[in-house]
Amino acid sequence: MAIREILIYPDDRLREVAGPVEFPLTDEVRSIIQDMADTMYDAPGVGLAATQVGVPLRIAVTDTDWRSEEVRHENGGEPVAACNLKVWINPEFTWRDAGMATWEEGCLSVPEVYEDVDRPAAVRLRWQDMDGETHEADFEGFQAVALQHEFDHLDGVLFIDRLSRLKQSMIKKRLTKRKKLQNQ
Ligand code: GNR
Ligand code: NI
Repeated sequence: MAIREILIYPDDRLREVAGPVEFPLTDEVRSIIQDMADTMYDAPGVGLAATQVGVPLRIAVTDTDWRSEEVRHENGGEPVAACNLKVWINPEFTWRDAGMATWEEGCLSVPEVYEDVDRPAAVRLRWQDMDGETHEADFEGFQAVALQHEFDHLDGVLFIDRLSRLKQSMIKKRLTKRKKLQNQ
């Protein structure tokens, strides 16, 4: 088990476009995926993209069933290994609903910012699993939100990019200041 450092905005590495993963997976890529899961549960978060731990590969992990507080409580305060861990490799949306839905989003790389974001309400996704098998399925509700949020990271996009210019500049100011204070 290894927890990796999560990059915090503003950081140029969060703006990189990640490259495709090749199969079969190397031991190195397998250990990156294991560390991503450990880091997500430790944070705690419902998803994590490889970009957020400084790895420019098209991989994300999610666990949208995970309720950090309840699960930790049942496990004596310790994070658990996995609840409903999903690994998404080389994901691509093949369809997006014309109808939009609004959810309040947050991001482990943008601490203490929670804002409403509009996104397509449902999506069809094609992705590969750890064996290189291709899958395609439809998602809606919070799953659709979380997947779109994660795969934006792989293109160097953050949820705050989808807010008004004014909100973006206020958030950038606040987090730049926060970073300076922490680095002192
Ligand atoms: O933990 C997370 N919660 C969350 C809530 C609403 C919409 C998206 C998310 S993803 C986020 C973890 C994260 O930053 N993933 O990239
Ligand atoms: Ni995020």
